[in-house]
Amino acid sequence: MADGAKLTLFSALHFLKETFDQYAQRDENKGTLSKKELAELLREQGNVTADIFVSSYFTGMDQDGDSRITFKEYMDYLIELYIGY
Ligand SMILES: [Ca+2]
Repeated sequence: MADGAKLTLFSALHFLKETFDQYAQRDENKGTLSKKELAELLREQGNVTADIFVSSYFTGMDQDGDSRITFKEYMDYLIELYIGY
């Protein structure tokens, strides 16, 4: 982080985008997450392992039903989850 340990608004957003990109780049479609990539992200970054939860996240995220998750779809869903708590 540029300014030591201090977490800023933009470093937090940068972290979210970096994490998304890291997984989105694993197959040929580098800008979006497949279900497999989302499963890996959830398992490694979110401790979500059960297939039923992965499927539920994927369906909840995929607003346009094209079986790929954009960064916007991903963030919209995370925000919904966060506000829901
Ligand atoms: Ca989609």
